[in-house]
Amino acid sequence: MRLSRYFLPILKETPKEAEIVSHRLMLRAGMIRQQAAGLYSFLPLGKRVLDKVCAIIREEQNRSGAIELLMPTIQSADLWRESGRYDAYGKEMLRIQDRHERELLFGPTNEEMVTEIFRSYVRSYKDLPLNLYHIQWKFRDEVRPRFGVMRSREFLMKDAYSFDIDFERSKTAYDRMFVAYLRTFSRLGLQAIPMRADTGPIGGNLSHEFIILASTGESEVFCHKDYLSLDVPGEDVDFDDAASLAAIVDTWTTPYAATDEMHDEAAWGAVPESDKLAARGIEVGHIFHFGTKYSEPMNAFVTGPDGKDVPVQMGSYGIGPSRLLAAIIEASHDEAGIIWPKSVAPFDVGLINMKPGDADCDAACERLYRDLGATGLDVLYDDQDTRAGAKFASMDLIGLPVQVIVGPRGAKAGEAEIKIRATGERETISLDAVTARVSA
Ligand code: 5CA
Repeated sequence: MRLSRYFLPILKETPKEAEIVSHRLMLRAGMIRQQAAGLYSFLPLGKRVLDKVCAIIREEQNRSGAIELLMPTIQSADLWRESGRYDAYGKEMLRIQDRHERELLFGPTNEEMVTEIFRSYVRSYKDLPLNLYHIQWKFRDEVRPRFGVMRSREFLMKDAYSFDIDFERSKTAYDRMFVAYLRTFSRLGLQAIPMRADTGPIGGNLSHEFIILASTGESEVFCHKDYLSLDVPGEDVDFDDAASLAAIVDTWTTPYAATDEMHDEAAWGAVPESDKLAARGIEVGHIFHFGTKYSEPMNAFVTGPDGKDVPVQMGSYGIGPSRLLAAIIEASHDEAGIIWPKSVAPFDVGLINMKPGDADCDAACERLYRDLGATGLDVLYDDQDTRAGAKFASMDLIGLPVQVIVGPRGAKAGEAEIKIRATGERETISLDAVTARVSA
């Protein structure tokens, strides 16, 4: 992508309304635009990162055996009356009437709708286990939308829903998602700690929040230092092997970890002082096992091997991709701007032409742009006629992992400079070697 043809509205001033660093940087880097309180457009750079985050989430959901579908954002109030949540949900739910005065709502979550789909088609335990997920916009009329996309009113959610014949198997479904989440967050460059959590309006009694430690986090959290060095399961994890999944979950739930709502002073007191991590955290995922809370009132029954009908056992599993953009930035930035982990960077390489119009610079950059692109790398080429200083600052701000810098003197000598954004390391190498080095 040539910057001269792209839409990257970088702000020079730090926006006053932004209280935390991720919000400031997302606005300055031209990633998001507020349209009304808690409602954001994702501008092209933000959209690219959002897509990359979703792609990783999708890969790990699919790997674990979950199946993608897409449910609408608007739901009927009647469906929610069946579970009893229409009245219980309160003011956070945006209620709408259509032209026929039918009551609708903008979905804050999808337990009811997915249960309706399930009961319409599935009758037998032989069709289980089943886990259906989608990535769809949600709306919650939060009392205090704040910190940009960290706590917005409209936000993207990956929500998965598992269906099983009995408690034991549904616990395995829970473990499967637990392990998929460990892998997902690790691939996003984050260290996420699963913590026992309150279930709120979703319900049930088994629940974990996945928390990123960050000083700007909204929740107070308490955990054992051991979490920082636990191994994340590899690609080869067998999602059909219930025992090994349970063993992984065991390892990841044994050291103490809890959010303030679930904090147990006595258990915390037993953790040696030097192993205690009391910090603030950002919730990036939340998983729930709630058994028959929805299947019973909504009549989602299946016939078991003994011929008896039983309400299906369910769990739900959420991740917030739009919040994740902010969480990743909270975890990875410096005073110059964002430092994207490679896996989610909006472009792989930033190519800076320090002097557009200079024949050597132009020729070298055009060649690098073509060659780097041919290896499959996404290159953002700053071909604009602006000051070199401003180019460097913008490139640092948007945080691409690698920069390739071409100036008139270097270009004449057949050289370019490579800069690694995360470490600031710089190296001058021959133009011929750039593509191989950057794509290695
Ligand atoms: N149905 C369940 C799980 S599918 C559910 O709704 N869970 S939740 O309420 O915990 O939300 C799931 C995830 O959505 C959260 O972990 C968080 O990452 C994200 N999320 C929730 N509220 C917001 C919000 N206001 N802004 C941005 N992301 C949010």
